[in-house]
Amino acid sequence: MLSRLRDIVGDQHVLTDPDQTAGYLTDWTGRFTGVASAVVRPRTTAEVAAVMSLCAAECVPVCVQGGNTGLVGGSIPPSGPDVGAERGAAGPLLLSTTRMTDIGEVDTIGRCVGVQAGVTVEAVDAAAAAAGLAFGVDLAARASATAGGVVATNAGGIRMIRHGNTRAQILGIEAVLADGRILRRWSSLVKDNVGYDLPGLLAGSEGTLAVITGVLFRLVPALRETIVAVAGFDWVSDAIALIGTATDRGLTVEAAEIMTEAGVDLVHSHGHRRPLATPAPYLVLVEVSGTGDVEQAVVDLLAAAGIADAVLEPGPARALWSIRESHTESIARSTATPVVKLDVSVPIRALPQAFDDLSALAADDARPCRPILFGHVGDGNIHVNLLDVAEDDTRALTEKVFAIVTAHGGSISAEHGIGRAKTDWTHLGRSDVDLAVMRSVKDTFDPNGLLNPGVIFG
Ligand code: FAD
Ligand code: 2HG
Ligand code: ZN
Repeated sequence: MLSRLRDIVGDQHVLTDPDQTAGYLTDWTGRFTGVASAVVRPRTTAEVAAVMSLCAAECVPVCVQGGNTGLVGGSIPPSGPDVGAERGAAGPLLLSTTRMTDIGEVDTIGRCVGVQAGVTVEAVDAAAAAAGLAFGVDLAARASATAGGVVATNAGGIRMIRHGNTRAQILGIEAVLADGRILRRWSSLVKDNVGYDLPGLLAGSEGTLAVITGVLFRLVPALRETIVAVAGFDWVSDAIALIGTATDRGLTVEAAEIMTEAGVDLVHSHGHRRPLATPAPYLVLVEVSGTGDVEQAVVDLLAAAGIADAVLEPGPARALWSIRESHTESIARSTATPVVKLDVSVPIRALPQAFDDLSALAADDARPCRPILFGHVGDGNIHVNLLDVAEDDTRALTEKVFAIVTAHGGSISAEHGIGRAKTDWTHLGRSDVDLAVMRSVKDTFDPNGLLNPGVIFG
């Protein structure tokens, strides 16, 4: 098997030495570690197809990895050594797209660009920027997260409120199926209703349906001049109202993020500035654009909302943004035990109560934890991070969070996916019929269950 893989991708791209494979087998958070018989790094779609044909013939499971920045363990093979053993295979292969980094020419009339799956979000955006356009997806992991990864997780990120999720940016897709065939829909047509939306179906499939090898992304207008403001609030409801008022006043909300005093204290302890002179329970970062004097419009907006303390800077305002974007890293460096990281959403109207209910977890003496809540307030998306949780309490606290979320009509996975982390709770978000249809989709694409076994379905 290994020698045939070497024939396909070249000797130096079939890794088996533990020193070389270790970085591929542990996730960004350090919570998931897996086992693979080899890490394979194809360069072209034809090589991916040859690898998949071989694996199909030999019944070898394949786990797909892009930038390995996923936060639910989906990019890491299972930890048991015997996955695939029942079919006579040595264990899963990890297929990494890190060498698939070609970027096509930007089509400035069709406003799109075709990229290989391993191109980073930052590189897609840089190519778009060079042509006077922008990529509609952005997130703090931009330097490592890949085109294939953001599609496979249907990533949200900080521009979701403005441009929609990753699924909304897909015009075409190329993917290799579990049996090695190549599925290609590649057209800049924005209207094309011939049957099912297979590219849309692969968005959010988390490596369980096919290996995405290329994506034709639509591009959006470049960000105009913006103002970034961080303001303090006593109540989440007032923060939500501010975003609504900004839109009502003709401003375009390019991003709307929420943090708490505890989160800002934490990132401050890791060297970031405190944005406001007066502490406030909630801090909202809004980035807005518009016509005329946008800065004055934001000053008026904040004054009308009775905001006593705020800071305004012209975009990109990297220092202000870094306070928000460094939450994940600061949390990873501050928790005494593996962080309980739960990405959830609730209807916007339920956000204030959900924040209260989730903050109250700190008061549970029976299961102590340190909650840090932040997220994409305009999307109803809260990132619940529980620090210093005793291992025995992890499951009970996870279930408490999910009980709060489902009581508010929310989702247990807003933008990160199910991965390996949440498979026990998928039923909280989908009916039996819905789950059965999802399983039959999986069986159609991957009848032998070789692609990312254990992800989404457990
Ligand atoms: P990986 O982590 O390698 O893989 C993620 C999943 O996609 C796995 O299931 C994998 O099997 C599958 N996959 C990857 N490539 C392919 C492919 N070519 N074909 C088929 N399946 C594939 N996420 C958000 O949604 N919004 C955010 O704002 C956000 N911010 C983040 C900030 C930080 C600091 C970090 C560390 C993560 C953040 N994430 C965020 C999570 C993560 O960046 C996203 O899930 C991203 O889409 C993962 O891309 P990746 O290339 O790293 O994929
Ligand atoms: C973000 O919005 C990411 O910064 C990461 O989705 C969230 O670390 C997290 O919980
Ligand atoms: Zn997020």
